[in-house]
Amino acid sequence: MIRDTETLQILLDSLRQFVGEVLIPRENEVADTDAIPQDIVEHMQAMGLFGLTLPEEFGGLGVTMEEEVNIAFELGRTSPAFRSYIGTNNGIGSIGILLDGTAEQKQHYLPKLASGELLSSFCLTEPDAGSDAASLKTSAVRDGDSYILNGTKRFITNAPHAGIYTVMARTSTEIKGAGGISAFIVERGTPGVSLGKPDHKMGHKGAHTCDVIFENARVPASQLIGGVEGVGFKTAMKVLDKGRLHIAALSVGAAERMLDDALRYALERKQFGKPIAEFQLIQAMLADSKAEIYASRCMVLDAARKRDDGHNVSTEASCAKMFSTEMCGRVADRCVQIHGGAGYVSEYAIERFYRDVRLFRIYEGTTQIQQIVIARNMIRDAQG
Ligand code: COS
Repeated sequence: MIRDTETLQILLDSLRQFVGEVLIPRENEVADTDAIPQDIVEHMQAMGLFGLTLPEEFGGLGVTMEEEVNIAFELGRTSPAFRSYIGTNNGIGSIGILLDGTAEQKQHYLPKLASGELLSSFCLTEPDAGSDAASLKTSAVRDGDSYILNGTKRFITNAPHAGIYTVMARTSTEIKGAGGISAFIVERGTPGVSLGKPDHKMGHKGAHTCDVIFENARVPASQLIGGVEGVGFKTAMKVLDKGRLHIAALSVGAAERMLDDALRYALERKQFGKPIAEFQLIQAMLADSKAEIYASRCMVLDAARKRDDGHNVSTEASCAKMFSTEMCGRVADRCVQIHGGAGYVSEYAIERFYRDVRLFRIYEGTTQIQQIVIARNMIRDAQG
Protein backbone atom coordinates (compact mmCIF):
# COMPACT_ATOMS: atom_id res chain seq x y z
CA MET A 1 0.00 0.00 0.00
CA ILE A 2 1.35 3.37 -0.97
CA ARG A 3 -0.11 6.03 1.31
CA ASP A 4 0.81 9.04 -0.78
CA THR A 5 2.37 8.51 -4.21
CA GLU A 6 3.81 11.99 -4.42
CA THR A 7 5.53 11.88 -1.02
CA LEU A 8 6.93 8.44 -1.74
CA GLN A 9 8.25 9.59 -5.10
CA ILE A 10 10.06 12.50 -3.45
CA LEU A 11 11.68 10.08 -1.00
CA LEU A 12 12.63 7.62 -3.76
CA ASP A 13 14.08 10.41 -5.92
CA SER A 14 16.19 11.70 -3.04
CA LEU A 15 17.33 8.15 -2.26
CA ARG A 16 18.26 7.51 -5.88
CA GLN A 17 20.26 10.72 -5.87
CA PHE A 18 21.93 9.82 -2.57
CA VAL A 19 22.82 6.35 -3.86
CA GLY A 20 24.08 7.65 -7.21
CA GLU A 21 25.96 10.73 -6.05
CA VAL A 22 27.12 9.83 -2.53
CA LEU A 23 27.18 6.06 -2.01
CA ILE A 24 28.26 4.61 -5.38
CA PRO A 25 31.33 6.91 -5.60
CA ARG A 26 32.42 5.67 -2.12
CA GLU A 27 31.95 1.93 -2.79
CA ASN A 28 35.66 1.25 -3.38
CA GLU A 29 36.63 3.18 -0.27
CA VAL A 30 34.23 1.06 1.80
CA ALA A 31 35.59 -2.14 0.24
CA ASP A 32 39.20 -1.08 0.80
CA THR A 33 38.81 0.18 4.37
CA ASP A 34 36.15 -2.37 5.40
CA ALA A 35 34.19 0.43 7.09
CA ILE A 36 31.30 2.81 6.43
CA PRO A 37 32.75 6.34 6.70
CA GLN A 38 31.39 8.32 9.65
CA ASP A 39 30.17 11.17 7.43
CA ILE A 40 28.00 8.68 5.54
CA VAL A 41 26.59 7.29 8.79
CA GLU A 42 25.66 10.85 9.77
CA HIS A 43 24.21 11.55 6.33
CA MET A 44 22.02 8.43 6.63
CA GLN A 45 20.96 9.54 10.10
CA ALA A 46 20.02 12.99 8.83
CA MET A 47 17.94 11.40 6.08
CA GLY A 48 16.02 9.36 8.65
CA LEU A 49 17.18 6.07 7.14
CA PHE A 50 17.58 4.27 10.48
CA GLY A 51 13.88 4.55 11.24
CA LEU A 52 12.25 4.01 7.86
CA THR A 53 10.06 1.14 9.03
CA LEU A 54 9.41 2.27 12.61
CA PRO A 55 6.12 4.06 13.29
CA GLU A 56 5.97 7.85 13.32
CA GLU A 57 5.02 7.86 17.01
CA PHE A 58 8.52 6.52 17.72
CA GLY A 59 10.23 8.98 15.41
CA GLY A 60 10.37 6.78 12.32
CA LEU A 61 8.84 7.25 8.88
CA GLY A 62 6.43 4.34 9.34
CA VAL A 63 6.67 3.13 5.75
CA THR A 64 4.33 0.38 4.61
CA MET A 65 5.73 -2.86 3.20
CA GLU A 66 5.08 -1.73 -0.37
CA GLU A 67 6.88 1.52 0.34
CA GLU A 68 9.70 -0.37 2.04
CA VAL A 69 10.36 -2.67 -0.92
CA ASN A 70 10.42 0.33 -3.25
CA ILE A 71 13.05 1.87 -0.97
CA ALA A 72 15.00 -1.40 -0.93
CA PHE A 73 14.95 -1.49 -4.76
CA GLU A 74 16.88 1.82 -4.62
CA LEU A 75 19.24 0.87 -1.78
CA GLY A 76 20.01 -2.42 -3.51
CA ARG A 77 21.72 -0.49 -6.31
CA THR A 78 24.84 0.07 -4.23
CA SER A 79 27.13 -1.99 -1.98
CA PRO A 80 24.99 -4.00 0.46
CA ALA A 81 27.21 -2.81 3.34
CA PHE A 82 25.47 0.59 3.37
CA ARG A 83 22.04 -1.01 3.66
CA SER A 84 23.34 -3.47 6.20
CA TYR A 85 24.35 -0.66 8.54
CA ILE A 86 20.79 0.68 8.68
CA GLY A 87 19.21 -2.72 8.01
CA THR A 88 19.08 -4.18 11.50
CA ASN A 89 17.38 -1.07 12.98
CA ASN A 90 14.75 -1.22 10.24
CA GLY A 91 14.40 -4.97 10.25
CA ILE A 92 15.60 -7.95 12.21
CA GLY A 93 17.01 -5.97 15.15
CA SER A 94 13.92 -3.87 15.84
CA ILE A 95 10.85 -5.59 14.42
CA GLY A 96 10.66 -8.15 17.23
CA ILE A 97 10.35 -5.31 19.73
CA LEU A 98 7.83 -3.52 17.52
CA LEU A 99 5.65 -6.59 16.93
CA ASP A 100 5.77 -8.25 20.32
CA GLY A 101 7.40 -5.84 22.81
CA THR A 102 5.61 -4.26 25.75
CA ALA A 103 4.58 -0.60 25.56
CA GLU A 104 7.49 0.30 27.86
CA GLN A 105 10.02 -1.62 25.76
CA LYS A 106 8.82 0.09 22.58
CA GLN A 107 8.83 3.52 24.19
CA HIS A 108 12.29 3.01 25.63
CA TYR A 109 14.11 1.58 22.61
CA LEU A 110 12.32 2.37 19.35
CA PRO A 111 12.93 6.16 19.31
CA LYS A 112 16.67 5.60 19.80
CA LEU A 113 16.69 2.99 17.04
CA ALA A 114 14.68 5.24 14.71
CA SER A 115 17.13 8.11 15.13
CA GLY A 116 20.18 5.87 14.74
CA GLU A 117 21.43 6.87 18.19
CA LEU A 118 21.39 3.16 19.01
CA LEU A 119 22.07 0.20 16.72
CA SER A 120 20.47 -3.19 17.25
CA SER A 121 21.39 -6.76 16.33
CA PHE A 122 19.33 -9.92 15.96
CA CYS A 123 20.83 -12.91 17.78
CA LEU A 124 19.26 -16.17 16.61
CA THR A 125 21.98 -18.22 14.89
CA GLU A 126 24.44 -20.25 16.97
CA PRO A 127 27.46 -22.41 16.17
CA ASP A 128 25.23 -25.52 16.17
CA ALA A 129 21.86 -23.95 15.29
CA GLY A 130 21.62 -22.30 11.87
CA SER A 131 18.83 -23.55 9.61
CA ASP A 132 17.48 -25.59 12.53
CA ALA A 133 16.90 -22.45 14.55
CA ALA A 134 14.57 -24.16 17.05
CA SER A 135 17.46 -26.31 18.26
CA LEU A 136 19.26 -23.31 19.73
CA LYS A 137 21.05 -23.92 23.03
CA THR A 138 21.62 -20.49 24.55
CA SER A 139 19.93 -20.67 27.93
CA ALA A 140 18.10 -18.08 29.99
CA VAL A 141 17.47 -19.30 33.50
CA ARG A 142 15.16 -17.32 35.77
CA ASP A 143 16.83 -16.11 38.97
CA GLY A 144 14.66 -13.76 41.03
CA ASP A 145 13.99 -10.64 38.98
CA SER A 146 16.52 -11.59 36.35
CA TYR A 147 17.45 -14.21 33.79
CA ILE A 148 20.99 -15.58 33.56
CA LEU A 149 22.04 -16.03 29.94
CA ASN A 150 24.70 -18.45 28.72
CA GLY A 151 25.62 -19.33 25.15
CA THR A 152 27.15 -18.10 21.90
CA LYS A 153 25.43 -16.41 18.96
CA ARG A 154 27.16 -16.54 15.58
CA PHE A 155 27.47 -14.32 12.45
CA ILE A 156 25.64 -11.48 14.18
CA THR A 157 25.29 -8.52 11.83
CA ASN A 158 26.27 -5.15 13.31
CA ALA A 159 27.19 -6.79 16.63
CA PRO A 160 30.39 -4.70 16.94
CA HIS A 161 28.32 -1.51 16.66
CA ALA A 162 25.11 -2.51 18.39
CA GLY A 163 23.87 -0.99 21.65
CA ILE A 164 21.21 -3.68 22.06
CA TYR A 165 20.85 -7.31 21.05
CA THR A 166 17.53 -9.07 20.60
CA VAL A 167 18.46 -12.54 21.78
CA MET A 168 16.54 -15.77 21.34
CA ALA A 169 17.30 -18.06 24.30
CA ARG A 170 15.86 -21.18 25.84
CA THR A 171 13.90 -20.51 29.03
CA SER A 172 12.61 -24.04 29.33
CA THR A 173 14.58 -27.25 29.11
CA GLU A 174 11.39 -29.30 29.51
CA ILE A 175 9.74 -27.87 26.41
CA LYS A 176 11.93 -29.04 23.55
CA GLY A 177 12.17 -27.10 20.30
CA ALA A 178 10.43 -23.85 19.47
CA GLY A 179 8.06 -23.67 22.44
CA GLY A 180 10.90 -23.36 24.96
CA ILE A 181 12.41 -20.27 23.35
CA SER A 182 11.98 -16.70 24.58
CA ALA A 183 13.26 -13.38 23.25
CA PHE A 184 15.19 -10.79 25.26
CA ILE A 185 16.57 -7.32 24.77
CA VAL A 186 20.13 -7.33 26.09
CA GLU A 187 22.05 -4.11 26.42
CA ARG A 188 25.67 -3.77 25.39
CA GLY A 189 27.89 -3.44 28.44
CA THR A 190 25.89 -5.97 30.45
CA PRO A 191 28.52 -7.84 32.51
CA GLY A 192 29.07 -11.27 30.94
CA VAL A 193 28.33 -10.14 27.36
CA SER A 194 31.35 -10.06 25.06
CA LEU A 195 32.13 -10.10 21.34
CA GLY A 196 34.17 -12.58 19.32
CA LYS A 197 36.73 -11.75 16.64
CA PRO A 198 35.40 -10.04 13.49
CA ASP A 199 34.38 -12.54 10.79
CA HIS A 200 36.41 -12.37 7.56
CA LYS A 201 33.78 -12.68 4.88
CA MET A 202 33.83 -13.36 1.13
CA GLY A 203 32.15 -10.01 0.49
CA HIS A 204 30.05 -7.35 2.22
CA LYS A 205 33.20 -5.47 3.21
CA GLY A 206 32.14 -2.65 5.52
CA ALA A 207 29.38 -4.76 7.07
CA HIS A 208 30.58 -6.33 10.27
CA THR A 209 29.59 -9.59 11.92
CA CYS A 210 30.98 -11.50 14.88
CA ASP A 211 29.99 -13.83 17.70
CA VAL A 212 28.10 -12.47 20.70
CA ILE A 213 28.98 -14.46 23.79
CA PHE A 214 26.92 -14.68 26.97
CA GLU A 215 28.65 -15.93 30.13
CA ASN A 216 26.39 -15.72 33.16
CA ALA A 217 24.99 -12.46 31.82
CA ARG A 218 22.34 -11.20 34.21
CA VAL A 219 19.46 -9.60 32.32
CA PRO A 220 16.49 -7.99 34.15
CA ALA A 221 13.23 -9.91 33.68
CA SER A 222 11.72 -6.67 32.33
CA GLN A 223 13.88 -7.25 29.21
CA LEU A 224 11.87 -10.34 28.20
CA ILE A 225 10.18 -9.22 24.98
CA GLY A 226 6.46 -8.84 25.59
CA GLY A 227 6.94 -10.16 29.12
CA VAL A 228 5.90 -13.63 27.90
CA GLU A 229 8.06 -16.75 27.90
CA GLY A 230 7.94 -19.37 25.15
CA VAL A 231 6.97 -17.19 22.19
CA GLY A 232 10.44 -16.02 21.18
CA PHE A 233 10.70 -18.43 18.24
CA LYS A 234 7.43 -17.15 16.80
CA THR A 235 8.68 -13.59 17.22
CA ALA A 236 11.81 -14.55 15.30
CA MET A 237 9.81 -16.19 12.50
CA LYS A 238 7.54 -13.15 12.12
CA VAL A 239 10.61 -10.92 11.98
CA LEU A 240 12.07 -13.14 9.27
CA ASP A 241 8.86 -13.16 7.19
CA LYS A 242 9.26 -9.43 6.83
CA GLY A 243 13.04 -9.55 6.51
CA ARG A 244 12.85 -12.08 3.69
CA LEU A 245 10.69 -9.78 1.63
CA HIS A 246 13.16 -6.98 2.21
CA ILE A 247 16.10 -9.13 1.08
CA ALA A 248 14.12 -10.12 -2.02
CA ALA A 249 13.67 -6.43 -2.86
CA LEU A 250 17.36 -5.72 -2.28
CA SER A 251 18.20 -8.54 -4.69
CA VAL A 252 16.07 -6.86 -7.35
CA GLY A 253 17.92 -3.56 -6.84
CA ALA A 254 21.33 -5.23 -6.96
CA ALA A 255 20.42 -7.17 -10.10
CA GLU A 256 19.22 -3.97 -11.79
CA ARG A 257 22.51 -2.24 -10.93
CA MET A 258 24.60 -5.14 -12.23
CA LEU A 259 22.58 -5.32 -15.44
CA ASP A 260 22.85 -1.55 -16.00
CA ASP A 261 26.63 -1.81 -15.59
CA ALA A 262 26.81 -4.82 -17.92
CA LEU A 263 24.68 -3.13 -20.58
CA ARG A 264 26.87 -0.02 -20.46
CA TYR A 265 29.96 -2.20 -20.78
CA ALA A 266 28.47 -4.16 -23.66
CA LEU A 267 27.71 -0.94 -25.52
CA GLU A 268 31.24 0.42 -25.02
CA ARG A 269 33.30 -2.73 -25.47
CA LYS A 270 34.08 -3.52 -29.10
CA GLN A 271 35.14 -6.91 -30.44
CA PHE A 272 35.06 -8.22 -34.00
CA GLY A 273 34.60 -4.61 -35.10
CA LYS A 274 31.44 -3.74 -33.20
CA PRO A 275 30.05 -3.28 -29.68
CA ILE A 276 29.54 -6.67 -28.07
CA ALA A 277 25.93 -5.63 -27.30
CA GLU A 278 25.21 -6.27 -30.97
CA PHE A 279 26.01 -9.97 -30.65
CA GLN A 280 23.00 -12.18 -30.08
CA LEU A 281 24.70 -14.39 -27.49
CA ILE A 282 25.32 -11.28 -25.36
CA GLN A 283 21.77 -10.11 -26.07
CA ALA A 284 20.41 -13.42 -24.78
CA MET A 285 22.14 -12.84 -21.43
CA LEU A 286 20.87 -9.26 -21.27
CA ALA A 287 17.32 -10.28 -22.15
CA ASP A 288 17.13 -13.26 -19.78
CA SER A 289 18.37 -11.03 -16.96
CA LYS A 290 15.90 -8.26 -17.76
CA ALA A 291 12.94 -10.65 -17.81
CA GLU A 292 13.92 -12.38 -14.60
CA ILE A 293 14.42 -9.07 -12.78
CA TYR A 294 10.99 -7.96 -13.98
CA ALA A 295 9.42 -11.18 -12.69
CA SER A 296 11.09 -10.69 -9.30
CA ARG A 297 10.02 -7.07 -9.06
CA CYS A 298 6.38 -8.04 -9.71
CA MET A 299 6.55 -10.87 -7.20
CA VAL A 300 8.05 -8.70 -4.46
CA LEU A 301 5.51 -5.93 -5.00
CA ASP A 302 2.60 -8.38 -4.97
CA ALA A 303 3.77 -10.01 -1.72
CA ALA A 304 4.34 -6.59 -0.12
CA ARG A 305 0.83 -5.43 -1.05
CA LYS A 306 -0.66 -8.64 0.36
CA ARG A 307 1.19 -8.09 3.63
CA ASP A 308 -0.06 -4.50 3.79
CA ASP A 309 -3.59 -5.87 3.24
CA GLY A 310 -3.18 -7.93 6.40
CA HIS A 311 -2.60 -11.34 4.83
CA ASN A 312 -0.18 -13.92 6.21
CA VAL A 313 2.58 -13.82 3.60
CA SER A 314 4.89 -16.50 4.98
CA THR A 315 4.63 -18.44 1.68
CA GLU A 316 4.86 -15.38 -0.56
CA ALA A 317 7.82 -13.96 1.37
CA SER A 318 9.69 -17.24 1.02
CA CYS A 319 8.78 -17.49 -2.70
CA ALA A 320 10.01 -13.95 -3.27
CA LYS A 321 13.21 -14.49 -1.28
CA MET A 322 13.99 -17.78 -3.00
CA PHE A 323 13.24 -16.59 -6.53
CA SER A 324 14.80 -13.13 -6.25
CA THR A 325 18.03 -14.13 -4.55
CA GLU A 326 18.57 -17.03 -6.96
CA MET A 327 17.72 -14.69 -9.84
CA CYS A 328 20.26 -12.21 -8.49
CA GLY A 329 22.93 -14.92 -8.45
CA ARG A 330 22.18 -15.83 -12.08
CA VAL A 331 22.26 -12.17 -13.13
CA ALA A 332 25.58 -11.66 -11.30
CA ASP A 333 27.04 -14.64 -13.11
CA ARG A 334 25.86 -13.45 -16.54
CA CYS A 335 27.08 -9.92 -15.88
CA VAL A 336 30.57 -11.20 -15.03
CA GLN A 337 30.41 -13.20 -18.27
CA ILE A 338 29.41 -10.14 -20.30
CA HIS A 339 32.38 -8.25 -18.82
CA GLY A 340 34.69 -11.14 -19.80
CA GLY A 341 38.17 -10.84 -18.28
CA ALA A 342 37.25 -7.37 -17.00
CA GLY A 343 34.58 -9.00 -14.84
CA TYR A 344 37.20 -10.91 -12.91
CA VAL A 345 39.24 -7.89 -11.83
CA SER A 346 38.29 -5.46 -9.13
CA GLU A 347 38.43 -2.38 -11.38
CA TYR A 348 34.80 -3.06 -12.26
CA ALA A 349 32.08 -3.16 -9.61
CA ILE A 350 30.71 -6.45 -10.94
CA GLU A 351 33.60 -8.43 -9.39
CA ARG A 352 32.62 -7.09 -5.95
CA PHE A 353 28.88 -7.46 -6.51
CA TYR A 354 29.36 -11.08 -7.61
CA ARG A 355 30.82 -11.82 -4.17
CA ASP A 356 28.43 -9.55 -2.28
CA VAL A 357 25.17 -10.97 -3.67
CA ARG A 358 26.22 -14.54 -2.88
CA LEU A 359 25.12 -13.93 0.69
CA PHE A 360 21.54 -13.12 -0.32
CA ARG A 361 20.91 -16.82 -1.01
CA ILE A 362 22.09 -17.72 2.48
CA TYR A 363 21.18 -15.21 5.17
CA GLU A 364 17.69 -14.74 6.66
CA GLY A 365 17.08 -18.34 5.61
CA THR A 366 18.83 -20.28 2.84
CA THR A 367 17.08 -21.08 -0.43
CA GLN A 368 16.60 -24.61 0.90
CA ILE A 369 14.83 -23.29 4.02
CA GLN A 370 12.56 -21.17 1.80
CA GLN A 371 11.71 -24.32 -0.20
CA ILE A 372 10.82 -26.10 3.03
CA VAL A 373 8.65 -23.22 4.27
CA ILE A 374 6.80 -23.00 0.94
CA ALA A 375 6.17 -26.72 0.61
CA ARG A 376 5.12 -27.14 4.25
CA ASN A 377 2.63 -24.28 3.94
CA MET A 378 1.25 -25.84 0.75
CA ILE A 379 0.77 -29.19 2.45
CA ARG A 380 -0.79 -27.60 5.56
CA ASP A 381 -3.21 -25.59 3.42
CA ALA A 382 -4.14 -28.65 1.35
CA GLN A 383 -4.90 -30.63 4.49
CA GLY A 384 -7.04 -27.79 5.83
N1 COS B 1 5.06 -16.81 11.82
C1 COS B 1 4.55 -17.13 13.05
N2 COS B 1 4.75 -18.34 13.63
C2 COS B 1 5.47 -19.24 12.98
C3 COS B 1 6.03 -18.99 11.70
C4 COS B 1 5.79 -17.71 11.13
N3 COS B 1 6.30 -17.40 9.93
N4 COS B 1 6.72 -20.07 11.28
C5 COS B 1 6.59 -20.99 12.25
N5 COS B 1 5.84 -20.48 13.27
C6 COS B 1 5.43 -21.17 14.50
C7 COS B 1 4.72 -22.46 14.15
O1 COS B 1 3.35 -22.23 13.93
C8 COS B 1 4.97 -23.30 15.38
O2 COS B 1 4.09 -22.92 16.39
P1 COS B 1 3.13 -24.03 17.11
O3 COS B 1 4.08 -25.00 17.74
O4 COS B 1 2.36 -23.22 18.11
O5 COS B 1 2.31 -24.61 16.03
C9 COS B 1 6.36 -22.87 15.82
O6 COS B 1 6.58 -21.58 15.24
C10 COS B 1 7.44 -23.81 15.34
O7 COS B 1 7.36 -23.87 13.93
P2 COS B 1 7.89 -25.14 13.12
O8 COS B 1 7.35 -26.39 13.75
O9 COS B 1 7.61 -24.91 11.69
O10 COS B 1 9.47 -25.07 13.42
P3 COS B 1 10.65 -25.94 12.83
O11 COS B 1 11.63 -26.15 13.91
O12 COS B 1 10.14 -27.14 12.14
O13 COS B 1 11.41 -25.00 11.76
C11 COS B 1 12.00 -23.43 10.08
C12 COS B 1 10.95 -24.00 11.05
C13 COS B 1 12.92 -24.48 9.46
C14 COS B 1 11.19 -22.79 9.00
C15 COS B 1 12.82 -22.39 10.88
O14 COS B 1 13.67 -23.01 11.81
C16 COS B 1 13.64 -21.46 10.03
O15 COS B 1 13.13 -20.50 9.44
N6 COS B 1 14.97 -21.71 9.93
C17 COS B 1 15.86 -20.79 9.29
C18 COS B 1 16.35 -19.79 10.25
C19 COS B 1 16.92 -18.61 9.56
O16 COS B 1 16.33 -18.04 8.66
N7 COS B 1 18.10 -18.21 10.00
C20 COS B 1 18.74 -17.09 9.39
C21 COS B 1 19.52 -16.39 10.40
S1 COS B 1 18.75 -15.06 11.05
S2 COS B 1 19.48 -13.60 9.94
